[in-house]
Amino acid sequence: MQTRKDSTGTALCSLAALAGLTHSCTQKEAQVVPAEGTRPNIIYIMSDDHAYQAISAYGDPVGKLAPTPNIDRLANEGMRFQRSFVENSISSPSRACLITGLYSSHHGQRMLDEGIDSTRTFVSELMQQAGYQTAMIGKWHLKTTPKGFDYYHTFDDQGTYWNPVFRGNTTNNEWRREEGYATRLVTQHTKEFLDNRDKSKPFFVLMHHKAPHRAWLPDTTYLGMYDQTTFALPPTFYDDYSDRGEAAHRQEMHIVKDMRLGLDLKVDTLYDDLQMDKLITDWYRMNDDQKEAYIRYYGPRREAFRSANMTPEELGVWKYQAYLRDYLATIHSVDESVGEIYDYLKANNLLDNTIIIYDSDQGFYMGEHGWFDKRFMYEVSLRTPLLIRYPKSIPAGTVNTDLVQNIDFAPTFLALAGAEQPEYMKGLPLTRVFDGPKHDDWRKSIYYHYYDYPAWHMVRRHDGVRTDRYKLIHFYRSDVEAALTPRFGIADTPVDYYELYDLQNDPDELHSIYGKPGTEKITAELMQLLKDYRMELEQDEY
Ligand code: SGN
Ligand code: CA
Repeated sequence: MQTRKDSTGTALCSLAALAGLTHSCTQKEAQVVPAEGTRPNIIYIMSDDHAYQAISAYGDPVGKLAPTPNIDRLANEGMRFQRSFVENSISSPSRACLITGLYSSHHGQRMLDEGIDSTRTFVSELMQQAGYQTAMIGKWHLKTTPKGFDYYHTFDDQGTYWNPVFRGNTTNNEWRREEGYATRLVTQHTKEFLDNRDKSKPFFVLMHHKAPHRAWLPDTTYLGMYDQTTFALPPTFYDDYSDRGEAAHRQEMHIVKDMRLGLDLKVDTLYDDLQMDKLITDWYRMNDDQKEAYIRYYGPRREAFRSANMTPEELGVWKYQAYLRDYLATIHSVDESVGEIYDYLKANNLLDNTIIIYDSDQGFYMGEHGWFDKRFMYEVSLRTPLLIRYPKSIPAGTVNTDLVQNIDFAPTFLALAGAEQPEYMKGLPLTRVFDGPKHDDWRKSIYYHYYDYPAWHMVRRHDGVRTDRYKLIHFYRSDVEAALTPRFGIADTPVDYYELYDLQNDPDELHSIYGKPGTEKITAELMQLLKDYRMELEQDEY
């Protein structure tokens, strides 16, 4: 998209952007630099795979049955975003967007295991330069040493739930096993950092949990806490993917078809009682007390499963219940962690001048379309929970519906620090929407791009645009795939098709209207928008 500058150096949007047909310009507002001493501390809490449906403040049926009172407090006292999206719905790419403020095509971490372009500036470096003391605790998941952090203490790769290894400038970069449950350890280290911080500086903390990532291992205290709760199947659980293309049919993330009785649900009848290592991913690293608690809980679950003799349909429903019970129990610990951090800030007189942000690295399916996992540009995985508490600027209980995206966090941190946003960052500072629920001068669309195929769960590559009402998705095959397919034992198959959704009439995205009579105008507009984004972001995969 073309932008031009006026005499004062303010970037002006193209006419198309002003008409709302392309994405908003990267217009910079004159930023008011906060007076010294008033810059807020920042705590950004990211969980891993936390679905908005599993936060009670969002009001979905799952959250209602598994309340998250501490996370809800951030919504009640701050802002709940209803349309917070990722640019690439998978962990390391999403984290790379957070740390650089760039789209995947620019930060280089397009696929899960690819590796970020570590020559890019990290927002932590800019925050350090702006005078913040910076810290990163927990799941880092980028294949490069954290930079720009005064304190970092991070997991190996994905991390583990039990007795994880950590390393950082805290351990001379040596791996160190720590005894305990990951969620508790991350909270504890965050508090340690805060206890020992340099009080002459504001702090910037990234606190990244392992939970509630697969294989959903709860803390021993919370095993079975939802066993008396029955979760209603989502209305789209038995989706047959008619009116959608091949990618929706061919994915491998179906609860009935792909969720494993062993490592996911901990009951596989092929293994006898002495083979817990085949059922619990962290078994090899758990201590005797932890193992005993797990046997005490999962043993009877397995016995009940063995004797139930379920029909295939009953089995699907049983899997869904078992999945949610474990997943939500891990979230109970995350909620507790948020409460602990809140209480810490309050007890240390830091609550008023600390902005607390709660987010997830992507959305997650809780049985919608029959699925778990993420990756698709469909709403449930595109959308994350996002709650921000900052009473100085955000009125309590505000619900925001602007289209915000994870490339906006770096600009937001910089705006809060009173630092200038570099020209190359395309995101917009969320501080611009803190005052209310909806803004006419905000972006009118977002761009999405998922590249990780072939890979776990076999979701085809796709990119697309989403506006207030519509979503256009293009599923495609890339030449890069040809080299990867043999490793996955699959054929290199062509895919090249579009889907179009009217989110107002079809919020569950069950019926693509691409190519249907009457959609010509909107299709042409969205195609142009997609083309503009690709041009601007130098996409080279087509
Ligand atoms: C692991 C999981 C996958 C998951 C990816 C990415 N399998 O490979 O189910 O999609 O992580 O998750 S597991 O059996 O090893 O848990 S992400 O959140 O890091 O993107
Ligand atoms: Ca994740």
